[in-house]
This record gives sequence, structure tokens and C-alpha cells, in this order.
Amino acid sequence: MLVQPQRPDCLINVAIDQKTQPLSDLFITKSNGVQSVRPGEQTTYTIRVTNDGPEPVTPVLSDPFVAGLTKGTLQCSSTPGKCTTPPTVAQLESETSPFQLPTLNASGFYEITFTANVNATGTTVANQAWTAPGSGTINSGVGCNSATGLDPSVTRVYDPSTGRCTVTDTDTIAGQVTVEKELVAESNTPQNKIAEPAEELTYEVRIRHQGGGAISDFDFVEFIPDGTTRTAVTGASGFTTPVRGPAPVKLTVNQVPIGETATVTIKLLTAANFPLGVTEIKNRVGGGGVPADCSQCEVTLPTPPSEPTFPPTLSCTTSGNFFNTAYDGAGGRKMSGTDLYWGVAMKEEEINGPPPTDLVYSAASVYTDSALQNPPGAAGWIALTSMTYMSGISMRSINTNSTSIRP
Ligand SMILES: [Ca+2]
Ligand SMILES: [Ca+2]
Repeated sequence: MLVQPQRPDCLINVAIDQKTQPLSDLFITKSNGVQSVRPGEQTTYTIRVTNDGPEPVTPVLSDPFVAGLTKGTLQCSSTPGKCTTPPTVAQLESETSPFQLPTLNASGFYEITFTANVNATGTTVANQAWTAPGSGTINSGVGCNSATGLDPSVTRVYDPSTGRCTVTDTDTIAGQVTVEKELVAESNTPQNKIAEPAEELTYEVRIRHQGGGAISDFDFVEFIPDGTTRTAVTGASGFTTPVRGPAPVKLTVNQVPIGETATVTIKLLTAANFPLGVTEIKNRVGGGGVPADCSQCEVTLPTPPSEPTFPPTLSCTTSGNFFNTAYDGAGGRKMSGTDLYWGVAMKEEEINGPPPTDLVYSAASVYTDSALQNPPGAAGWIALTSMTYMSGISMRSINTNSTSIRP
């Protein structure tokens, strides 16, 4: 207790009394270990209050509520120091009655962790915490004024009038987008939402900024489907020459500004003859920054029903002894029924075992000419698309050197 000074030398007594107050070096650190958070995710902060002495201190701790970060579980950290029972959320967030820590001797510390659900809007979220010495203890502020041990994006401020040390972790909010893909043009008329042969299909991929900061170098993967060739891309880098599908190709959008939409235009040219088995052109984007649950990232167009592109009657003349027609488009042996694909071989011998290894339907040529294989080659296989076989023709072999097959 100080007495009212009545003589000038009593000022000396005041100074002596202050020196007798315990002197601590109290400071606080706080970080979630990252510099950017994403709405909807959970982030974990660690708070440590340290006394570098020399005298003990019994400080208080407060981590006030901040919009955009909802605290979840609080616990003593795995290196708890003096923490034995963590505060409740309400205790930790109180500024008028801040949470009372145990006494920290020199080099003592108290450490807790807590989770926070990120529901912030805007471009950054700042999260503070502070500690202050108990009454009768002086905080020198040496540690608080030092930036040693602070993560990037974390700052610390010392208030000499109260001894309070405040730490702030400021993170950017990662940009949020929605992505959609749409067919916007077909070169054939009428525009019928059908991928016809040799048709140019134009798609738009729209990346809409929905929150957080601006986005640079937004990556996504364009999956070029079988039966098409990507011929042009505008609005993104990553396209240099035409790419034939099936192939995944990465594209990059330079900037998605806050609140705006970046549009990428992609042109596909369909094949003059679709590969066997291609009945639709399914075109999608994904990967990179595309949300995993994107439901509007895929456009599917059917291809036209398969129609014969050859004369309805196929006439063959060969000096070979056999026309072999017994193999279906799946590589199996077909003894009856119908099939969309079939082969003809002109050979000197009858083939009635497994399909010859050189029977490759997808690689076979389609002949519409009347002069087929003459003389018969080693394996003159011809694959033709066909709706049906003519009934009455042997599926196994035709033992003749001249025949007419109506598909
Ligand atoms: Ca941070
Ligand atoms: Ca069309």
C-alpha cells in the first residue's frame, strides 16, 4: 500500500514499491498451421501461453468469438504444459471474465487446441486470442513484442498499459466456385442434341465464383470422349494442337475474379465413322478445382442409330474355296441369330475353330466396292456393319466360290 506523498523524497518510495511487483515475460502464440481456409471445412488452432519469467505469473486467457469460425471441441494439447482441464467454449470466449489459467513459473506454458468450423464469407478471416497477467504482476512485453516463433499470417501486439498480449491469425478464404458444362451449338441442322458423324459440337464450361478470394490458375481436366477430336479451346490455356479422344487433358483458367464467371469454350469434332461400340458422346470436366460433387459437369449426346453405309447387297467372287462368316463382332463364334458386325474371309480352307488372331473387327476395312479380295489373301477379313443376316445363309461357312450376302 502506498501512502500519499507528503514530501518530495516519498516519490522514491513509490519507485521502490513498483520494483517489488513480480516481473514476468508473458506472451501468447496461436496458429492453425495454414494460411488459407475453405468454407465448410474444419480447422484446428493451437494456443500457447508462455511465461519467460523471471517471476511466476497467474494469467488469464481469452479467445473471443469471431463470425465465420464456430468453435467445436476444446482440449489440452498433446504438449499441454500446465493444462489439465481445458476451458469450455463460453469460458474461453469471455472477455469480461476471461478464463483463469494456473500459475506459470518461469519457462512454464499452458497449451490448448480447439477445432473451428469455417463458415466465413468475404476474403479473409481473423481470429484473435489474448492473455494478461494477474493483478500485481507486471508483464515486460519482451516476448510479446518479438515475432520469434510466429507462423506466417500470425501477428502479435503488446499493450503496455494493461500488460495484455494479443495474437491474431489471419487467413485468406479460399475461392469457391460452381462449375457447369453445357452444349451450346451443333454444326448440323436441325440442332437435335444428337452427335452425328463429322459434326462440330461446341461446349461451354462456366466457372462461377461463389465466395472467398479471387482464384488464379484454376485447373480442370477435360475428358475428350472416344469418337471425337478436340479442335479448339478458348478461355483457358492447355490447348495447342487437336487431341483425339479418348484422352484426359488439363486446362487452366488464368483468373476467376470475385463474383464473376469465367467461360471456357471447347469444340469437338466427331468422327466421320464412330468407332465400334460408341453409342454416345459423354463429355465431362472434373479434377483440379472442380467440386467433387459437381452434378452439371457432364453432357451426354447419343450417336445416331447404326445404319448400314454400304450397298444392301454384297457380292463376292473369289477363287478361294470358302467364305467364312461365322464370327461375330465380339470376337466369338456365332452360329445363329443376328449381329451388328460380321466378317467375311476368303480362304482356301474352312475356318470353324476359334476366331483367327488376325480377325480384328475394329481394324478391318469396310468395303463397299464389288471387287473385294481377289485373289484371297492370307486372311482377307472384312468387317461390315449390318442389321441382320439373311436367313438361310450358313453362319459357319459357305462352301462356294461365288455368293451374294444380303446383310
Ligand atoms: Ca493461419
Ligand atoms: Ca446434331
